Amino acid sequence: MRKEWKWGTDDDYYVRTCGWSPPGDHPVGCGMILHVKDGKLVDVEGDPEHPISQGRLCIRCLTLPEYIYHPQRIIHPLKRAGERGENKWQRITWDEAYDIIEEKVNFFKENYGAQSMIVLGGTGREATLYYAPLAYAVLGTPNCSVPLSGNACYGPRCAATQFAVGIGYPEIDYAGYFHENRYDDPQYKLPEYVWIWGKEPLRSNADGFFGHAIIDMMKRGTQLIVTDPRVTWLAAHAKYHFQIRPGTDTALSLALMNVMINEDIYDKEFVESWCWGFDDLKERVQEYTPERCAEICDVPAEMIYAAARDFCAADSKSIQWGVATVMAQNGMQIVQSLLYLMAITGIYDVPGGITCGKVSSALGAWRYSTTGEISEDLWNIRIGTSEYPCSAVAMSLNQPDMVLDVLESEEPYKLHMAWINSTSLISCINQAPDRWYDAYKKLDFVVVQELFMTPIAAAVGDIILPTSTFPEHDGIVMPHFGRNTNFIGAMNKAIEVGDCRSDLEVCITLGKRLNPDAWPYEDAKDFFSQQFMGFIGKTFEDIRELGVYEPPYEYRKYEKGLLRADGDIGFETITGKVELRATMFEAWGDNALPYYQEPPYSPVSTPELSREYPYVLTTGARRFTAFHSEHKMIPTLRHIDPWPTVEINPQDAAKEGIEQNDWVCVENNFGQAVLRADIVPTIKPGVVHGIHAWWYPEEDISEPNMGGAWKSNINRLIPHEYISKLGLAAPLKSSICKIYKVPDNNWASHPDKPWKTEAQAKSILTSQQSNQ
Ligand SMILES: Nc1nc2c(c(=O)[nH]1)N[C@H]1C(S)=C(S)[C@@H](COP(=O)(O)OP(=O)(O)OC[C@H]3O[C@@H](n4cnc5c(=O)[nH]c(N)nc54)[C@H](O)[C@@H]3O)O[C@H]1N2
Ligand SMILES: Nc1nc2c(c(=O)[nH]1)N[C@H]1C(S)=C(S)[C@@H](COP(=O)(O)OP(=O)(O)OC[C@H]3O[C@@H](n4cnc5c(=O)[nH]c(N)nc54)[C@H](O)[C@@H]3O)O[C@H]1N2
Ligand SMILES: [Mo]
Repeated sequence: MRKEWKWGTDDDYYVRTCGWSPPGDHPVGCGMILHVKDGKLVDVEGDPEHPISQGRLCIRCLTLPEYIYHPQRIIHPLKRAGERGENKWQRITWDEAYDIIEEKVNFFKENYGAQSMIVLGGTGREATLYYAPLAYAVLGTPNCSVPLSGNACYGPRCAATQFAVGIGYPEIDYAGYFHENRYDDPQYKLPEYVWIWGKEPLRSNADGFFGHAIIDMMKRGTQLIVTDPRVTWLAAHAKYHFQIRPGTDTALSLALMNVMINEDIYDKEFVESWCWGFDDLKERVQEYTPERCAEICDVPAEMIYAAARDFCAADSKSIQWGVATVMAQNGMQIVQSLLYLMAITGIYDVPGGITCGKVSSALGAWRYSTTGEISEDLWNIRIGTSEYPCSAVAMSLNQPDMVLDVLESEEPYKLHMAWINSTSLISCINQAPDRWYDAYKKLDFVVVQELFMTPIAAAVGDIILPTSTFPEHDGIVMPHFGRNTNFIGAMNKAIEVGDCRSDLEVCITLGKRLNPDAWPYEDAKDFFSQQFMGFIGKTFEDIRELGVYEPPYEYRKYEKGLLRADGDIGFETITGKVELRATMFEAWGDNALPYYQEPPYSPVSTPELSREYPYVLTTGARRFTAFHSEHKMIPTLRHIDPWPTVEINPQDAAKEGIEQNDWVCVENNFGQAVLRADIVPTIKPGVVHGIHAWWYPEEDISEPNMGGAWKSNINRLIPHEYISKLGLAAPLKSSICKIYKVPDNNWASHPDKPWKTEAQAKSILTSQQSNQ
């Protein structure tokens, strides 16, 4: 057994590391060993000594060499040479790039105020630790946004948890804190049931959870209950599968609580001691009988009774939620009611139940502490604060839908500069991408930190800064961003590629120029040792020697005064209890109790329109082969998933005359996308699932084609107007559409063909067909 982090000779060596990104990954921190020969990464193997992943790795890490040495990778700083959108660039040095940026930033600050700049960032990659500090402590702007409608990812789930329960992120107990003995640790108890709700952890490994742990637990006897409109592999192995109509989840969870409360099978002891507002919740769930909700969700009422009873009868059980919960307008209520299901079944912070950290821990909080660099006056005029105080307080980021409004209207002020970090915007994160595209064009100056030329970088980028992948820099990874962090893993630099620099390195260097007091660090290692690792008394080198730092875990923290900042027993909420009537939801203008609301577009809420658009549309279930819009240029991965697909049930396909692999137009009143039919019995009849984040790196990236970013973009069907009252959650996975075969299987013959001229489309189609 080798414990050191690096071994071998100067030109043939191995580096042990924990992965994060780039390339994309939610912070799972899988362990791997990188083999470097003559300065090049030649192989990647799972690290059997890593306490969580134990040698297992997904295909995106195994194909890392293809990614790192891809001929299209950007490895030098670039300055735009032609007009925007022409994709003409001039190579420059880092110093030249910093000079230009420094001058521009100072100019915008002096002439329009620091609020005229905005940082736009993407999802839970390593970069998420650094783009808020980039905005607040480097550029000095109060505006930083993840421009996803309703922030519908991890944030809303954290916000609801913080406000209703007063804990950090709730994760199922998979013995993730017991590194030595794992499932055999005497403190641990295997859950009899794990309820997987709107998540596919095997594919997504989302939010810091190592998905394969579910298989470990199943092998030991855990049974599954799954809520998902698709028969996923996990659903196929579940005791109960609620194949619900997308967007109706709140009705199902309220009905489950109706059974549990009315049959008196809930955890009375936990509710009496640790919950507030039970009587109100009890009254609320009366409206949601299993019979009524079965009809709303299109699931059998008997299954609601049976699953509620079995779940309550089990000695240990847990619930895991995914992003599908907040990808509905009613998303905050879905999450709220799931938190209440966890409460009334008494599973918080008990073995085999839900593990949790504190609401905020030193581990994750430092990045938002950089908001302290912003004056109160500036902070008060950041975008979305007055309109959506809940979102503003919960996220320390802008309310994204408001960012679009401000970009478009230039009210209350114009945004002049954007810094795009770890997001490819229109090809993935933006709903109504056509609106965003026009809005981005109004910016005067755009910096992009990227690894590849993305459609948005080519369209609006003025300076492109090449970003290093995780084997190219030192860093750390912490699952759940400090909210439920079961280890801190060292990320060790093994190779160098071109002039690439990490997001942190850019912050430190540019920070020294623009705001030196906030960036007194020599380099990344010094940064971790000084600022970040200080509180656990470890330097970066210490963590590196350890491989992973393992914090201890205590169950039932609420009984021991370990959850609240004031050291009292209970939960970090206003009442000190789990608030089954959420004080803060009410304070911010929503109902204190969960309620069901139909999706804004559905056969029930828009019956007229649904005659034209008869299918319910869900989007974006994750695939192994890509992290969002990334990886589409990686040959091995593209070989496995060559095309964007729309899953259609055989009976619906037959109705529409669609056959396997046909090019299909998915269309609604907002827009259209062309995807390839995947006819599968596993999708609920009447529902179609369109994959998200597709573009074609093999195509011309200059305008108007833009790497095909408009053709298969499912977000063209998703509007911006239907976020929840709290400004968090939006209907990305519950819309309506029609589907029809593109005549002659030729994109170009589609009457609207918004994406290109017929001649262009034909040549691309021909070249792609010959590649098949
Ligand atoms: N390989 C890979 N991994 C990823 C990502 C990636 O792009 N690629 N993205 C990362 C990110 S940012 C995130 S947020 C996570 C998300 O990962 P997850 O939380 O696992 O979410 P999804 O894969 O989007 O969807 C999970 C399941 O929800 C189901 N679903 C769809 N609509 C509904 C609905 O209305 N109700 C219910 N109950 N279920 C529904 C889908 O069929 C799907 O099986 O994954 C992360 N991990
Ligand atoms: N219809 C629909 N749309 C969705 C979803 C859905 O389910 N349905 N899911 C949504 C969700 S949950 C999310 S979180 C968003 C995700 O959206 P984003 O996070 O914006 O993901 P990408 O579009 O892949 O953009 C990431 C870009 O950053 C680059 N990159 C990767 N890692 C790093 C890094 O560490 N540093 C830097 N500087 N760059 C990096 C990559 O090359 C890539 O071009 O998409 C959303 N879009
Ligand atoms: Mo996400």
